[in-house]
Amino acid sequence: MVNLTIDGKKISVHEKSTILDACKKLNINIPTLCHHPELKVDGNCNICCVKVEGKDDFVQSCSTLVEENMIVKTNTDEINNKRKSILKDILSNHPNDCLTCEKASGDCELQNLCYIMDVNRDEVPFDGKIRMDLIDDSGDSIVRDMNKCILCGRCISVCRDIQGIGIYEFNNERDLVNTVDNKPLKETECINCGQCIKVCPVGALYEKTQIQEALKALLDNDKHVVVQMAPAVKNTLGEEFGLKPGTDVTGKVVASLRKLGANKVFNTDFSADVTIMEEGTEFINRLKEGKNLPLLTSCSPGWIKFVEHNYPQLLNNVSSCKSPQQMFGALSKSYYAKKSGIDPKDIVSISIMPCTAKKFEANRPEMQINGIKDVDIVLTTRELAKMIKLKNIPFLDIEDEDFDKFLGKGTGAARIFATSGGVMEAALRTVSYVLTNGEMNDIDYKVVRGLEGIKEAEVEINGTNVKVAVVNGALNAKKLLDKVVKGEANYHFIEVMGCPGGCLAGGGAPIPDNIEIKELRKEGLYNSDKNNEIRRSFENPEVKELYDKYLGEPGGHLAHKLLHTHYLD
Ligand code: HC0
Ligand code: SF4
Repeated sequence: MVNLTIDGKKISVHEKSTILDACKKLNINIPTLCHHPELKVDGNCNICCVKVEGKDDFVQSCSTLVEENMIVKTNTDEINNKRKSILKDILSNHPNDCLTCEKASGDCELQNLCYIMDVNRDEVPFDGKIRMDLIDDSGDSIVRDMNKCILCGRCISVCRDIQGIGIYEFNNERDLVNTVDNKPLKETECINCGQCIKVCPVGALYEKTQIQEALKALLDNDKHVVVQMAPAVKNTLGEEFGLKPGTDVTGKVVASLRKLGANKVFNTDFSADVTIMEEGTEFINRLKEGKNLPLLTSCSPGWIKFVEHNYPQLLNNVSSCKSPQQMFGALSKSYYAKKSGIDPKDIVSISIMPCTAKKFEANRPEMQINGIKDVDIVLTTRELAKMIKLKNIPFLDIEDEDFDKFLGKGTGAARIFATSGGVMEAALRTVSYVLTNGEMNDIDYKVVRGLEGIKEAEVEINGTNVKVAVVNGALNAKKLLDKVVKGEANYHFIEVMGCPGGCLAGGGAPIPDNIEIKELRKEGLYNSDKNNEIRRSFENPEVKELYDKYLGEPGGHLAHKLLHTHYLD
């Protein structure tokens, strides 16, 4: 332990602590911009500067380690003036459109600091011009507006160090964040995960919004709008209205979607259960034949793009199942259209997802049948919250409503898809039952739970030790797949999610999230699973009806036509 004094208060902290860490322990608030607790500190902004006795220059509190007997001052006029001049410098290069910015809802860290530090726009007018060449909306998921960038470097760090992809870099002058080789985002290896959006302290990165498109469809009487809601949305959207992370707000979201004009409000959990039927069958077949193992899950579109770019030799291992989002879309325009006598061309299929990559997925050429897209519009959790606010829907007071019947029921197994390990646990609940003819009745596979990046487990089913692995985050996927490719790991089944923690921390989820928030979301999802009277996918009565009356057998001809695909890139 190291002893030091900060603003006259003595404290003892671990020797690896920074001055900023020590200040936090003393509840001393230091302004930060580039610093982020989960990212490598680059010390790009200097706004966290403090003074250390014996040193003439200011010291960065976020990157300077504590030393024995250090005496630190954090709150003198000299320090505050220095911080203010740094902030003014940033603001003088920052456009003036706070009222309409994507981060206008109080999430902008720059705006918050200006308020707290009493820096006013009239002191630092923006004299620059908006450069259209600095706005990149070439992709399906992410928009970059480098006019607003404050050069903190967080996007560079999260993409390189957490996701292992490395799309962004500073230019030589360090006055602009570029993509590698200066390509439009669409032409890079960006997997659309949106993790860079979540760490951006300002509105320089945001999802490509489809709010207006959705509102137009919802108001169009000639269209029949069906909406699906992903598992993670149910336990996270409440955060946008001040509720505790993990709170299950399913009924309120359903009611809000009806108020927005949805003709039917359906459930991605339903198609997640269908996914288990299809992927479970695929797994059992591969296990029996010993072919194309390990089976790699296919529901995370960021991960799919990652494997296409980096491990094309493993594409035969990837499950041929479409994701639950796409399965739902395909069923809404076939099974549901037929049952309700609606022309699929008149159906607009909207999904609410915690994920930016789902926008990209819905636009993939593989994701349409006879020229009709499975899913037409994808809104993130944040976009739906914004629409609810826009239409003055009293979200917190609205009476809970239930999903529409037919594609509305989901099991506990489906709900946990949204947390790392959930797809694997859901699959094991069904696969073990089927392979043992009902003798194995386990529901809880706690070995695959938790937010760690890589998890491994062995489960004995019918005398076979089924070896499974669960990874989340692209960098962790890379670590595991390198072993698989080298023949150093022989798993039967691997769940991969592109975002760290899984969908509960997707690029379209409420901001901020951190490890505490992720834990609460995870707990909320497992509670919703526990509270569901049906916890195994094959027991979902609406799924049974789908197979009995329409699809036939899981893995059958019609199921293949509608619910499976091949990734060709
Ligand atoms: Fe997910 Fe999904 S679990 S990817 O994270 O599989 O986005 O929540 O909707 O499709 O169900 C996201 C979440 C989904 C899909 C499901 C899967
Ligand atoms: Fe990197 Fe993901 Fe951002 Fe793309 S969306 S630039 S992969 S962090």
